[in-house]
Amino acid sequence: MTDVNQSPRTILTYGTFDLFHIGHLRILERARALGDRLVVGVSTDGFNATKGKKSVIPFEHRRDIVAALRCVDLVIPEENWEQKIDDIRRHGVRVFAMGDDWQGRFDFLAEYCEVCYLSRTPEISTTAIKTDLEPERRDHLEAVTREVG
Ligand code: C2G
Repeated sequence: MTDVNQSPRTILTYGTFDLFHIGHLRILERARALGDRLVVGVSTDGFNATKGKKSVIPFEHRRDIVAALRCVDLVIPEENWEQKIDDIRRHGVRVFAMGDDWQGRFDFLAEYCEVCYLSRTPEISTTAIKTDLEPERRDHLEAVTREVG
């Protein structure tokens, strides 16, 4: 919680958030619950190209969807791998949080803030959704949706 004479406890996370799904929402809500304010870096289309990822939904839409969430206070563009330290400093970040598919990959940030890996929501991913939208996989998507709840 924010102490009267302290700045808000700001949390930072990053992601592509393509075909926004419940796994994205849960990690953002859980990251927000670690503090008082959540800053989210949304990967630009150019940065995704360097990750070898091409999102279905363009950056501007992914950005606006994430920015509209009640648990998100600020969205910034994620344009490269190197910006995290500057972002931590610029936004007074106390905790860097990511899903645990990134376990260990950002431990170097512990010099600047707490680093926290949160467990992923099982059974759902953007890749799986794309696959499941293929006609022969439609019933699988419905089953997973029911299972994830
Ligand atoms: N996530 C999750 N559960 C899922 C799918 C994703 O908790 N079923 C989490 C990921 O662990 C990540 C966030 O949602 O913390 C965003 O996931 P992606 O959009 O796939 O982001 P990614 O491509 O991993 O980019 O610099 C870091 C990168 O920008 C992360």
